[in-house]
Amino acid sequence: MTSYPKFAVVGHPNKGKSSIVASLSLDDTIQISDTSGTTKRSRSFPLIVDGKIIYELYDTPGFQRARKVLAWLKQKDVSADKKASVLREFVYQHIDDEKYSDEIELLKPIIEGASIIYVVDGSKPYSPEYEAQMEILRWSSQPSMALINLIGDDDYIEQWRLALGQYFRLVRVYNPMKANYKTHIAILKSISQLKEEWVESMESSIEIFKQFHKQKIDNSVELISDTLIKIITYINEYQVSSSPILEIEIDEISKEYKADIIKFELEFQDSINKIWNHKNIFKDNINLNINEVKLFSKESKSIFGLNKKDLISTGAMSGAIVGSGIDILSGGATMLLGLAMGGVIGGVSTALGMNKLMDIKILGKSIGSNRVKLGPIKDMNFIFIVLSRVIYYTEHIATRSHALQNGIELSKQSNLSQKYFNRNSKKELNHLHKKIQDSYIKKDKIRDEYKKRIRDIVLEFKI
Ligand SMILES: Nc1nc2c(ncn2[C@@H]2O[C@H](COP(=O)(O)OP(=O)(O)O)[C@@H](O)[C@H]2O)c(=O)[nH]1
Ligand SMILES: [Mg+2]
Repeated sequence: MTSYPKFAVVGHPNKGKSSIVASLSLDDTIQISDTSGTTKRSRSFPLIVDGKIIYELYDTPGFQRARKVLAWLKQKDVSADKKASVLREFVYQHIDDEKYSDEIELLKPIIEGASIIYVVDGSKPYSPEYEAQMEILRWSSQPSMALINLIGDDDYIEQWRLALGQYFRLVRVYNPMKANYKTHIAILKSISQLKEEWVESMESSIEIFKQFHKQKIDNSVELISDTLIKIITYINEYQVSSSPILEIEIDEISKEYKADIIKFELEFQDSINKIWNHKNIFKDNINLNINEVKLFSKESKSIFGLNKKDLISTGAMSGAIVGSGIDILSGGATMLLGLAMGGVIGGVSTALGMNKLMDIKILGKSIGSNRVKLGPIKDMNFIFIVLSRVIYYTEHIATRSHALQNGIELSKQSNLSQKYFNRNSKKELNHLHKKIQDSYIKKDKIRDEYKKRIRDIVLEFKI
Protein backbone atom coordinates (compact mmCIF):
# COMPACT_ATOMS: atom_id res chain seq x y z
CA MET A 1 0.00 0.00 0.00
CA THR A 2 1.26 3.40 -0.81
CA SER A 3 0.24 6.07 1.62
CA TYR A 4 1.13 9.71 1.43
CA PRO A 5 1.21 12.46 4.03
CA LYS A 6 -1.83 14.64 4.48
CA PHE A 7 -1.64 18.08 6.02
CA ALA A 8 -4.20 20.48 7.33
CA VAL A 9 -2.86 23.98 6.73
CA VAL A 10 -4.22 25.92 9.68
CA GLY A 11 -3.82 29.20 11.53
CA HIS A 12 -5.32 32.61 12.13
CA PRO A 13 -7.39 34.12 9.27
CA ASN A 14 -5.44 36.05 6.63
CA LYS A 15 -1.97 34.71 7.37
CA GLY A 16 -1.41 33.15 3.97
CA LYS A 17 -2.78 29.64 4.49
CA SER A 18 -4.43 29.50 1.08
CA SER A 19 -1.34 31.05 -0.49
CA ILE A 20 0.79 28.33 1.04
CA VAL A 21 -1.56 25.63 -0.21
CA ALA A 22 -1.45 27.15 -3.71
CA SER A 23 2.33 27.30 -3.79
CA LEU A 24 2.85 23.81 -2.34
CA SER A 25 0.28 22.10 -4.54
CA LEU A 26 1.40 24.05 -7.64
CA ASP A 27 -2.21 25.03 -8.13
CA ASP A 28 -3.02 28.65 -8.93
CA THR A 29 -6.78 28.14 -8.99
CA ILE A 30 -7.05 28.25 -5.20
CA GLN A 31 -9.00 31.16 -3.83
CA ILE A 32 -6.70 33.67 -2.19
CA SER A 33 -8.27 36.79 -0.82
CA ASP A 34 -7.46 39.79 1.32
CA THR A 35 -10.81 39.59 3.06
CA SER A 36 -10.65 37.14 5.91
CA GLY A 37 -13.18 34.39 6.18
CA THR A 38 -13.11 33.60 2.44
CA THR A 39 -12.42 29.94 3.07
CA LYS A 40 -15.49 28.44 4.75
CA ARG A 41 -15.00 24.76 4.02
CA SER A 42 -11.89 22.65 4.15
CA ARG A 43 -10.84 21.52 0.73
CA SER A 44 -8.00 19.22 -0.17
CA PHE A 45 -5.44 19.85 -2.87
CA PRO A 46 -3.12 17.01 -3.80
CA LEU A 47 0.29 17.49 -5.32
CA ILE A 48 0.25 14.91 -8.10
CA VAL A 49 3.48 14.23 -9.92
CA ASP A 50 3.62 11.73 -12.73
CA GLY A 51 0.38 10.16 -11.53
CA LYS A 52 1.64 9.79 -7.97
CA ILE A 53 0.26 11.76 -5.04
CA ILE A 54 3.19 13.28 -3.17
CA TYR A 55 0.99 14.73 -0.46
CA GLU A 56 -2.40 16.25 0.08
CA LEU A 57 -2.98 19.67 1.62
CA TYR A 58 -6.21 20.83 3.21
CA ASP A 59 -6.94 24.51 2.85
CA THR A 60 -8.99 25.38 5.93
CA PRO A 61 -10.86 28.32 7.46
CA GLY A 62 -8.96 30.27 10.13
CA PHE A 63 -9.50 29.88 13.89
CA GLN A 64 -12.33 32.06 15.21
CA ARG A 65 -13.02 30.93 18.77
CA ALA A 66 -9.86 29.19 19.84
CA ARG A 67 -10.08 30.27 23.48
CA LYS A 68 -13.61 28.94 23.87
CA VAL A 69 -12.65 25.63 22.27
CA LEU A 70 -9.63 25.31 24.54
CA ALA A 71 -11.77 26.07 27.61
CA TRP A 72 -14.13 23.27 26.60
CA LEU A 73 -11.23 20.83 26.17
CA LYS A 74 -9.61 21.83 29.44
CA GLN A 75 -12.70 21.39 31.59
CA LYS A 76 -12.50 17.66 30.71
CA ASP A 77 -9.29 17.60 32.73
CA VAL A 78 -7.73 14.44 31.23
CA SER A 79 -4.21 13.04 31.12
CA ALA A 80 -2.07 13.59 28.03
CA ASP A 81 -2.84 10.19 26.51
CA LYS A 82 -6.58 10.99 26.44
CA LYS A 83 -6.35 14.45 24.94
CA ALA A 84 -6.65 13.35 21.32
CA SER A 85 -9.93 11.57 22.02
CA VAL A 86 -11.29 14.58 23.90
CA LEU A 87 -10.53 16.73 20.86
CA ARG A 88 -12.38 14.21 18.71
CA GLU A 89 -15.29 14.37 21.13
CA PHE A 90 -15.39 18.14 20.77
CA VAL A 91 -15.69 17.89 17.00
CA TYR A 92 -18.41 15.22 17.09
CA GLN A 93 -20.44 17.12 19.65
CA HIS A 94 -20.30 20.40 17.75
CA ILE A 95 -20.48 19.13 14.20
CA ASP A 96 -23.68 21.13 13.50
CA ASP A 97 -22.94 24.03 15.79
CA GLU A 98 -22.75 27.16 13.64
CA LYS A 99 -20.78 28.95 16.32
CA TYR A 100 -17.85 26.61 15.90
CA SER A 101 -18.21 25.88 12.17
CA ASP A 102 -14.74 27.21 11.29
CA GLU A 103 -13.06 25.24 14.10
CA ILE A 104 -14.95 22.07 13.17
CA GLU A 105 -13.95 22.43 9.52
CA LEU A 106 -10.28 22.89 10.33
CA LEU A 107 -10.15 20.20 12.99
CA LYS A 108 -12.00 17.56 10.96
CA PRO A 109 -9.10 16.59 8.70
CA ILE A 110 -6.80 16.53 11.75
CA ILE A 111 -8.91 14.14 13.81
CA GLU A 112 -9.21 12.02 10.66
CA GLY A 113 -5.44 11.66 10.58
CA ALA A 114 -4.00 14.69 8.80
CA SER A 115 -0.79 16.21 10.11
CA ILE A 116 -0.51 19.92 10.78
CA ILE A 117 1.10 22.87 9.06
CA TYR A 118 0.56 25.91 11.29
CA VAL A 119 0.93 29.24 9.50
CA VAL A 120 1.86 32.55 11.15
CA ASP A 121 2.85 35.98 9.90
CA GLY A 122 6.42 36.72 11.03
CA SER A 123 6.14 40.39 10.08
CA LYS A 124 3.77 40.96 13.03
CA PRO A 125 4.98 40.61 16.62
CA TYR A 126 4.27 37.41 18.48
CA SER A 127 1.43 37.60 20.98
CA PRO A 128 0.06 35.05 23.46
CA GLU A 129 -3.36 35.18 21.77
CA TYR A 130 -2.03 32.46 19.44
CA GLU A 131 -1.34 30.12 22.32
CA ALA A 132 -4.90 28.82 22.50
CA GLN A 133 -4.69 27.77 18.81
CA MET A 134 -1.34 26.08 19.24
CA GLU A 135 -2.49 24.37 22.40
CA ILE A 136 -5.59 22.97 20.67
CA LEU A 137 -3.44 21.63 17.87
CA ARG A 138 -1.15 19.99 20.40
CA TRP A 139 -4.10 18.09 21.85
CA SER A 140 -4.33 16.19 18.56
CA SER A 141 -0.85 14.60 18.98
CA GLN A 142 -0.47 14.75 15.20
CA PRO A 143 2.94 15.45 13.58
CA SER A 144 3.19 19.17 13.11
CA MET A 145 5.33 21.85 11.58
CA ALA A 146 5.07 25.64 11.74
CA LEU A 147 5.73 27.89 8.78
CA ILE A 148 6.60 31.53 9.36
CA ASN A 149 5.34 33.62 6.47
CA LEU A 150 6.61 37.18 6.11
CA ILE A 151 3.66 39.13 4.76
CA GLY A 152 4.93 42.62 5.57
CA ASP A 153 8.36 44.19 5.77
CA ASP A 154 9.02 43.88 9.50
CA ASP A 155 10.79 40.89 10.93
CA TYR A 156 9.81 39.23 14.22
CA ILE A 157 11.05 35.83 13.17
CA GLU A 158 13.20 35.29 16.26
CA GLN A 159 10.30 35.94 18.67
CA TRP A 160 8.16 33.57 16.68
CA ARG A 161 10.83 30.89 16.63
CA LEU A 162 11.07 30.92 20.39
CA ALA A 163 7.31 30.67 20.83
CA LEU A 164 6.62 28.16 18.06
CA GLY A 165 9.50 25.96 19.22
CA GLN A 166 7.44 25.23 22.33
CA TYR A 167 4.65 23.67 20.32
CA PHE A 168 6.01 22.39 17.02
CA ARG A 169 8.74 19.95 16.16
CA LEU A 170 9.82 21.86 13.10
CA VAL A 171 9.75 25.59 12.48
CA ARG A 172 10.63 26.96 9.06
CA VAL A 173 10.47 30.31 7.33
CA TYR A 174 8.53 30.01 4.10
CA ASN A 175 7.25 32.76 1.85
CA PRO A 176 4.57 31.45 -0.51
CA MET A 177 4.93 34.43 -2.84
CA LYS A 178 8.60 33.78 -3.42
CA ALA A 179 8.29 30.02 -3.46
CA ASN A 180 10.09 28.18 -6.19
CA TYR A 181 11.51 24.77 -6.97
CA LYS A 182 14.31 25.06 -4.40
CA THR A 183 12.12 26.15 -1.49
CA HIS A 184 9.70 23.40 -2.41
CA ILE A 185 12.41 20.75 -2.21
CA ALA A 186 13.40 22.16 1.21
CA ILE A 187 9.80 21.77 2.43
CA LEU A 188 9.65 18.20 1.12
CA LYS A 189 12.82 17.43 3.07
CA SER A 190 11.34 18.95 6.22
CA ILE A 191 8.22 16.86 5.81
CA SER A 192 10.26 13.67 5.64
CA GLN A 193 11.65 14.48 9.11
CA LEU A 194 8.22 14.73 10.71
CA LYS A 195 7.43 11.05 10.86
CA GLU A 196 9.67 8.03 10.69
CA GLU A 197 7.48 6.18 8.19
CA TRP A 198 7.72 9.08 5.80
CA VAL A 199 11.49 9.17 5.44
CA GLU A 200 11.70 6.57 2.72
CA SER A 201 8.57 7.47 0.78
CA MET A 202 9.43 11.18 0.86
CA GLU A 203 12.89 10.42 -0.46
CA SER A 204 11.41 8.72 -3.48
CA SER A 205 8.87 11.52 -3.78
CA ILE A 206 11.69 14.05 -3.88
CA GLU A 207 13.35 12.06 -6.67
CA ILE A 208 10.10 11.99 -8.65
CA PHE A 209 9.67 15.70 -8.03
CA LYS A 210 13.15 16.44 -9.32
CA GLN A 211 12.54 14.37 -12.44
CA PHE A 212 9.27 16.19 -12.94
CA HIS A 213 11.06 19.51 -12.76
CA LYS A 214 13.69 18.36 -15.26
CA GLN A 215 10.91 17.31 -17.58
CA LYS A 216 9.40 20.78 -17.40
CA ILE A 217 12.75 22.32 -18.26
CA ASP A 218 13.16 19.90 -21.17
CA ASN A 219 9.69 20.64 -22.48
CA SER A 220 10.32 24.37 -22.21
CA VAL A 221 13.60 24.13 -24.12
CA GLU A 222 11.89 22.07 -26.79
CA LEU A 223 9.04 24.55 -27.05
CA ILE A 224 11.29 27.62 -27.23
CA SER A 225 13.38 26.03 -29.99
CA ASP A 226 10.38 24.85 -31.99
CA THR A 227 8.65 28.22 -31.69
CA LEU A 228 11.71 30.12 -32.85
CA ILE A 229 12.27 27.76 -35.76
CA LYS A 230 8.63 28.10 -36.75
CA ILE A 231 8.79 31.89 -36.66
CA ILE A 232 12.16 32.15 -38.38
CA THR A 233 11.09 29.95 -41.29
CA TYR A 234 7.52 31.17 -41.57
CA ILE A 235 6.42 31.79 -45.16
CA ASN A 236 2.88 32.44 -46.29
CA GLU A 237 1.19 33.11 -49.61
CA TYR A 238 -1.46 35.72 -50.23
CA GLN A 239 -3.79 36.57 -53.07
CA VAL A 240 -3.70 40.18 -54.08
CA SER A 241 -6.53 41.25 -56.35
CA SER A 242 -5.17 44.41 -57.86
CA SER A 243 -2.78 44.48 -60.75
CA PRO A 244 -0.45 46.22 -60.51
CA ILE A 245 -0.08 45.59 -56.81
CA LEU A 246 -0.89 48.56 -54.66
CA GLU A 247 1.13 49.59 -51.67
CA ILE A 248 -1.93 49.40 -49.48
CA GLU A 249 -2.32 45.74 -50.35
CA ILE A 250 1.28 44.93 -49.43
CA ASP A 251 0.51 46.68 -46.17
CA GLU A 252 -2.58 44.58 -45.64
CA ILE A 253 -0.90 41.25 -46.20
CA SER A 254 2.10 42.34 -44.11
CA LYS A 255 -0.33 42.96 -41.28
CA GLU A 256 -1.74 39.47 -41.71
CA TYR A 257 1.74 38.04 -41.70
CA LYS A 258 2.61 39.91 -38.50
CA ALA A 259 -0.65 38.82 -36.90
CA ASP A 260 0.37 35.22 -37.50
CA ILE A 261 3.72 35.81 -35.78
CA ILE A 262 1.93 37.44 -32.83
CA LYS A 263 -0.39 34.44 -32.69
CA PHE A 264 2.63 32.11 -32.57
CA GLU A 265 3.95 34.04 -29.58
CA LEU A 266 0.62 33.87 -27.76
CA GLU A 267 0.34 30.15 -28.46
CA PHE A 268 3.82 29.78 -27.06
CA GLN A 269 2.83 31.58 -23.84
CA ASP A 270 -0.18 29.34 -23.50
CA SER A 271 1.92 26.21 -23.86
CA ILE A 272 4.49 27.44 -21.34
CA ASN A 273 1.68 28.14 -18.87
CA LYS A 274 0.50 24.57 -19.33
CA ILE A 275 3.96 23.08 -18.82
CA TRP A 276 4.32 24.93 -15.49
CA ASN A 277 0.70 24.42 -14.51
CA HIS A 278 -0.29 28.07 -14.45
CA LYS A 279 -3.96 27.97 -15.33
CA ASN A 280 -4.98 31.34 -14.07
CA ILE A 281 -2.57 33.68 -15.79
CA PHE A 282 -4.90 34.97 -18.47
CA LYS A 283 -8.01 34.95 -16.33
CA ASP A 284 -9.33 37.66 -14.02
CA ASN A 285 -8.54 40.32 -16.64
CA ILE A 286 -5.01 40.53 -15.41
CA ASN A 287 -3.01 41.90 -18.27
CA LEU A 288 0.48 40.66 -18.58
CA ASN A 289 2.63 43.69 -18.95
CA ILE A 290 4.78 41.84 -21.41
CA ASN A 291 1.86 41.86 -23.83
CA GLU A 292 1.34 45.56 -23.36
CA VAL A 293 4.70 45.96 -25.01
CA LYS A 294 3.63 44.77 -28.42
CA LEU A 295 5.92 42.41 -30.25
CA PHE A 296 6.42 44.71 -33.23
CA SER A 297 6.74 47.94 -31.28
CA LYS A 298 9.73 50.26 -30.92
CA GLU A 299 9.63 49.67 -27.19
CA SER A 300 9.94 45.94 -27.65
CA LYS A 301 12.93 46.59 -29.86
CA SER A 302 14.66 48.67 -27.22
CA ILE A 303 13.94 46.24 -24.41
CA PHE A 304 14.48 42.96 -26.16
CA GLY A 305 16.57 43.76 -29.20
CA LEU A 306 20.28 44.05 -29.75
CA ASN A 307 21.95 47.45 -29.70
CA LYS A 308 23.77 48.88 -32.70
CA LYS A 309 27.17 47.62 -31.63
CA ASP A 310 25.80 44.12 -31.14
CA LEU A 311 24.11 44.25 -34.51
CA ILE A 312 27.33 44.98 -36.27
CA SER A 313 29.47 42.54 -34.33
CA THR A 314 27.01 39.67 -34.66
CA GLY A 315 26.25 40.33 -38.30
CA ALA A 316 22.61 40.73 -37.44
CA MET A 317 22.43 44.08 -39.25
CA SER A 318 19.51 43.85 -41.58
CA GLY A 319 17.18 45.49 -43.97
CA ALA A 320 20.14 47.07 -45.72
CA ILE A 321 19.12 46.16 -49.21
CA VAL A 322 15.60 47.45 -49.30
CA GLY A 323 13.70 46.34 -52.32
CA SER A 324 15.93 43.48 -53.30
CA GLY A 325 13.43 41.28 -51.53
CA ILE A 326 11.24 41.53 -54.58
CA ASP A 327 11.73 38.48 -56.65
CA ILE A 328 9.54 38.13 -59.62
CA LEU A 329 9.45 34.44 -60.29
CA SER A 330 6.92 34.13 -62.98
CA GLY A 331 4.87 36.51 -64.94
CA GLY A 332 8.34 37.99 -65.40
CA ALA A 333 8.50 40.81 -67.84
CA THR A 334 4.82 41.64 -67.86
CA MET A 335 4.72 41.85 -64.15
CA LEU A 336 7.76 44.01 -63.97
CA LEU A 337 6.34 46.17 -66.67
CA GLY A 338 3.00 46.29 -64.95
CA LEU A 339 4.62 47.36 -61.73
CA ALA A 340 6.80 49.94 -63.39
CA MET A 341 4.06 51.35 -65.51
CA GLY A 342 1.70 51.57 -62.64
CA GLY A 343 4.38 53.50 -60.87
CA VAL A 344 4.07 51.03 -58.06
CA ILE A 345 7.70 50.03 -57.75
CA GLY A 346 8.28 53.10 -55.64
CA GLY A 347 5.19 52.31 -53.66
CA VAL A 348 6.24 48.76 -53.06
CA SER A 349 9.66 49.90 -51.99
CA THR A 350 8.18 52.20 -49.40
CA ALA A 351 6.04 49.35 -48.26
CA LEU A 352 9.17 47.27 -48.14
CA GLY A 353 10.92 50.00 -46.27
CA MET A 354 8.27 49.77 -43.63
CA ASN A 355 8.13 46.04 -43.78
CA LYS A 356 11.69 45.12 -44.53
CA LEU A 357 11.14 42.72 -41.76
CA MET A 358 10.37 39.91 -44.14
CA ASP A 359 11.03 38.76 -47.64
CA ILE A 360 8.44 39.64 -50.26
CA LYS A 361 8.13 37.63 -53.43
CA ILE A 362 5.60 38.20 -56.12
CA LEU A 363 4.92 34.72 -57.34
CA GLY A 364 2.77 35.07 -60.38
CA LYS A 365 -0.39 36.20 -61.82
CA SER A 366 -3.56 34.41 -62.66
CA ILE A 367 -6.58 36.13 -64.06
CA GLY A 368 -7.45 39.07 -61.93
CA SER A 369 -5.06 38.36 -59.10
CA ASN A 370 -1.45 38.15 -58.06
CA ARG A 371 0.06 35.72 -55.66
CA VAL A 372 2.54 37.17 -53.23
CA LYS A 373 4.71 35.22 -50.89
CA LEU A 374 5.82 36.77 -47.61
CA GLY A 375 8.61 35.48 -45.44
CA PRO A 376 10.85 34.36 -44.04
CA ILE A 377 11.85 37.17 -41.71
CA LYS A 378 15.03 38.87 -42.80
CA ASP A 379 15.52 41.19 -39.86
CA MET A 380 17.95 39.23 -37.71
CA ASN A 381 17.49 41.67 -34.84
CA PHE A 382 13.78 41.00 -34.83
CA ILE A 383 14.58 37.32 -34.36
CA PHE A 384 16.55 38.25 -31.24
CA ILE A 385 13.57 40.27 -30.03
CA VAL A 386 11.34 37.22 -30.36
CA LEU A 387 13.92 34.98 -28.72
CA SER A 388 14.46 37.35 -25.77
CA ARG A 389 10.73 37.71 -25.27
CA VAL A 390 10.00 33.99 -25.18
CA ILE A 391 12.95 33.34 -22.89
CA TYR A 392 11.90 36.19 -20.61
CA TYR A 393 8.39 34.81 -20.48
CA THR A 394 9.64 31.29 -19.75
CA GLU A 395 11.87 32.51 -16.92
CA HIS A 396 8.98 34.32 -15.30
CA ILE A 397 6.56 31.45 -15.51
CA ALA A 398 9.13 28.85 -14.45
CA THR A 399 10.04 30.84 -11.34
CA ARG A 400 6.57 32.08 -10.54
CA SER A 401 4.87 30.92 -7.36
CA HIS A 402 1.37 29.56 -7.82
CA ALA A 403 0.29 31.84 -4.97
CA LEU A 404 0.83 34.95 -7.09
CA GLN A 405 -2.17 36.51 -8.70
CA ASN A 406 -0.73 39.63 -10.26
CA GLY A 407 0.51 40.04 -13.81
CA ILE A 408 4.06 39.68 -14.94
CA GLU A 409 6.10 42.75 -14.25
CA LEU A 410 8.32 43.82 -17.07
CA SER A 411 11.25 45.99 -16.13
CA LYS A 412 11.44 48.32 -19.08
CA GLN A 413 14.83 49.74 -18.31
CA SER A 414 17.06 46.79 -18.72
CA ASN A 415 18.32 45.66 -22.03
CA LEU A 416 17.28 42.06 -21.75
CA SER A 417 19.41 40.74 -24.53
CA GLN A 418 22.41 41.53 -22.28
CA LYS A 419 20.98 39.36 -19.59
CA TYR A 420 20.52 36.25 -21.66
CA PHE A 421 23.27 36.44 -24.27
CA ASN A 422 26.92 37.33 -24.17
CA ARG A 423 28.86 38.53 -27.15
CA ASN A 424 29.85 35.05 -28.19
CA SER A 425 26.49 33.40 -27.80
CA LYS A 426 24.86 36.26 -29.73
CA LYS A 427 27.15 35.60 -32.63
CA GLU A 428 26.60 31.89 -32.53
CA LEU A 429 22.87 32.25 -32.22
CA ASN A 430 22.72 34.67 -35.11
CA HIS A 431 24.73 32.22 -37.17
CA LEU A 432 22.30 29.45 -36.23
CA HIS A 433 19.29 31.62 -37.06
CA LYS A 434 20.67 32.14 -40.54
CA LYS A 435 21.46 28.47 -40.90
CA ILE A 436 17.94 27.52 -39.86
CA GLN A 437 16.56 29.77 -42.60
CA ASP A 438 18.91 28.45 -45.23
CA SER A 439 19.09 24.81 -44.41
CA TYR A 440 17.03 22.21 -46.09
CA ILE A 441 19.58 19.52 -45.46
CA LYS A 442 20.96 18.66 -42.00
CA LYS A 443 17.86 20.18 -40.45
CA ASP A 444 17.88 17.91 -37.41
CA LYS A 445 21.51 18.55 -36.68
CA ILE A 446 21.02 22.31 -36.67
CA ARG A 447 17.89 21.96 -34.58
CA ASP A 448 19.78 19.93 -31.99
CA GLU A 449 22.55 22.46 -31.92
CA TYR A 450 20.02 25.24 -31.45
CA LYS A 451 18.29 23.37 -28.63
CA LYS A 452 21.59 22.95 -26.87
CA ARG A 453 22.17 26.73 -26.95
CA ILE A 454 18.66 27.40 -25.66
CA ARG A 455 19.16 24.87 -22.86
CA ASP A 456 22.33 26.68 -21.74
CA ILE A 457 20.30 29.88 -21.36
CA VAL A 458 17.40 28.21 -19.55
CA LEU A 459 19.73 26.45 -17.12
CA GLU A 460 20.91 29.89 -15.97
CA PHE A 461 17.45 30.69 -14.60
CA LYS A 462 17.33 31.01 -10.83
CA ILE A 463 15.01 28.10 -10.17
N1 LIG B 1 2.97 40.41 0.37
C1 LIG B 1 2.54 39.22 0.79
N2 LIG B 1 1.23 39.00 0.84
C2 LIG B 1 0.80 37.81 1.26
C3 LIG B 1 1.69 36.80 1.67
N3 LIG B 1 0.97 35.72 2.03
C4 LIG B 1 -0.33 36.07 1.89
N4 LIG B 1 -0.45 37.33 1.42
C5 LIG B 1 -1.69 38.05 1.14
O1 LIG B 1 -2.48 38.03 2.31
C6 LIG B 1 -3.86 37.84 1.98
C7 LIG B 1 -4.40 36.59 2.65
O2 LIG B 1 -3.78 35.47 2.07
P1 LIG B 1 -4.51 34.05 2.08
O3 LIG B 1 -3.55 33.07 1.52
O4 LIG B 1 -5.86 34.13 1.44
O5 LIG B 1 -4.65 33.87 3.66
P2 LIG B 1 -5.57 32.89 4.48
O6 LIG B 1 -6.77 33.66 4.89
O7 LIG B 1 -4.72 32.53 5.67
O8 LIG B 1 -5.88 31.71 3.62
C8 LIG B 1 -3.92 37.77 0.46
O9 LIG B 1 -4.25 39.05 -0.03
C9 LIG B 1 -2.52 37.38 0.07
O10 LIG B 1 -2.22 37.84 -1.22
C10 LIG B 1 3.10 37.07 1.59
O11 LIG B 1 3.97 36.25 1.89
N5 LIG B 1 3.47 38.32 1.16
MG1 LIG C 1 -7.81 31.01 3.00
